[in-house]
Amino acid sequence: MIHPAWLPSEAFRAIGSRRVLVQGSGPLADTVRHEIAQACARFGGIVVPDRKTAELILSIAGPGGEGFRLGRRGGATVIRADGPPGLLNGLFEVVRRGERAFDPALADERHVPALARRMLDHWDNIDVHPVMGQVERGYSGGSLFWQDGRPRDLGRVRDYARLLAASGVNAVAINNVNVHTTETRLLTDRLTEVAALASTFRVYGIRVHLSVNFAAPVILGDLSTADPADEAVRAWWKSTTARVYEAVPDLGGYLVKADSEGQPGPFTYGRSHADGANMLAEALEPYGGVVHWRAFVYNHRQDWRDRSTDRARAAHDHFAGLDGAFRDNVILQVKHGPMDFQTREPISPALLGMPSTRLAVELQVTGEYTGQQRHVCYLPPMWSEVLRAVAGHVSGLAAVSNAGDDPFWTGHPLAQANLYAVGRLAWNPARDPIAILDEWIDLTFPGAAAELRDVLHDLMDESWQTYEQYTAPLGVGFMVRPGHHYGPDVDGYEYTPWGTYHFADRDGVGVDRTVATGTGFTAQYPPAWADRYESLATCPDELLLFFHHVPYGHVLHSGVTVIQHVYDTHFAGAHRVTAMRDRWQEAAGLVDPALHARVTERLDEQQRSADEWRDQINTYFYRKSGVPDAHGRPIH
Ligand code: GCW
Repeated sequence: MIHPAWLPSEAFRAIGSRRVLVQGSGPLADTVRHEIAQACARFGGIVVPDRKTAELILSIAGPGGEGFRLGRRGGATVIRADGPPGLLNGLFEVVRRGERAFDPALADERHVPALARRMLDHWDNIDVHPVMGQVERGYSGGSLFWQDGRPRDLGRVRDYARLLAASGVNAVAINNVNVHTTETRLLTDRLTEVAALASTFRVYGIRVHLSVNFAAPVILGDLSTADPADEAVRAWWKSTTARVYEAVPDLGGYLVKADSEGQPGPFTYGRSHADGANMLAEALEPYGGVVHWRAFVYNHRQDWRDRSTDRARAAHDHFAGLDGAFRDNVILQVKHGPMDFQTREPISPALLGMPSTRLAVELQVTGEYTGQQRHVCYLPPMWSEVLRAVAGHVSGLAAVSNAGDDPFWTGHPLAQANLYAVGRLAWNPARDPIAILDEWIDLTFPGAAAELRDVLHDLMDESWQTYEQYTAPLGVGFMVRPGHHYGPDVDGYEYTPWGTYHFADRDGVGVDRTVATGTGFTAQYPPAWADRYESLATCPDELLLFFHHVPYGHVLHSGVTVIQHVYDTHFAGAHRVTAMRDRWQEAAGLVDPALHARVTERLDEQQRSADEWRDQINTYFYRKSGVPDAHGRPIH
């Protein structure tokens, strides 16, 4: 059985037991009608032909748009949508509110999304890749879209589209940004597969985007170059794109990872990333498509001995100088931190320093560095900090999906909350992430006993901070096992070409990124930020080792030394996992037994892993520094 996630049929009781009128035509209005008909069939409500006796009225009041008004008129709850997508969004707002949507005292409200494009990126391959598996960094089984090299049954895709629509997502990129040969052909002779997925997503107001290989004209054997200045290459992209739009008239556009981790790009031909992105943008422009061009461009073959190269600088170094050089339909997609989805990073300065470029911030729902959906790690508190910091700078959000063909969708059932919340936060970044968690609990566990709610809050509210406590300290990052990135390996990346170092020695630890004595990274920030990070006196504790190399005896703002902080947080973090594990046992009998068992099994692994992290990190720093734990706890 596939778990219904946040749309169990029970969530439709309030609507399905009423007299409902839907006004409007077109595919999205049909979807809304279908949802309501199903709910009414289940709960005894009725679809009515006019307003006279209606208790819920959904209508389209404008030509387009995703927003809607919600209010009460003449004894009915009324949704007046800006356009067809707004009708669907309005429906799900009523679902979320349940009976509260029918309160006679309901005040008028207007809802519009803060970010125009709220996209989930799938790192799905058609084939099973020998190292990465089918879904790169996927921890939820295989792809929802392909199986055994062929498209899957679209029923599950439809259910997924429905879940995403109910969370506020309006775009998906269907394939991995590392575009291998088979997947390159989605652009040409496998277009029907893209079209089928697009039709399925379309009825839920979601547009499909395609990851393309920059060297596609060469890989597909049509040309000997992919140089963006070459007329034949430009013509190839135009004619190929014309055929794409014949098959999928509303394709959202292309997503490109170029000159990054071995992917081809414009650098091969001595061209800039603006040249590369603009070529694709020109091909997409007649059809209203956009290029999401990723800013994740860095040297992954650096010499670890070379202290002048700082990977954190890469996005800003490569792109800030191109501000204003991109066509209007290019969206630069920038990872939220300057490194790579670590548990704690500052905001990428590229997001703050490109006022003349359309920007999307990229988040990772799949928890590559945050427990891989074996650990409870509710990420919205992190995302909320990110989105508040980049407000006014970005117009879109792209998040790497954590969904797969697992019966719980996300491997760890509680990781469904991350998938739900990313869309909700993109719609309204000002929302309290814990209130979003409550919303998810209400929908997913309708009628949840107050007891279950308390258990879930105890497990999830601070789970990101807990994860941070027992893993890499104070913003240092990358103390993970190379390759699969799960579990501790303090020096695993220290002498590699990946640019991910912590520089621990007998005296201290951390990366000096100051202007005064380090890599100068802090100067990439606007002045107020730069000053704050540059100075030890003002740099926040949680980012200290991201910006500074300090002695183990350095005293944090919290009053303890760095080394004692390492010990304290690691003991505390692993201890909190024990408490979480005990607490979850109190939920037995309150949730579906299969779900309870799955979470129990994951918590057992989380405990094992947290203990391992605690012991390896503590032991490593004890052996380096020779400083004992002030409280004499066991270190090896
Ligand atoms: O974090 C790294 C991952 C790669 C990924 C890359 C990226 C898709 O380890 O697996 O490749 O980021 O974002 O492109």
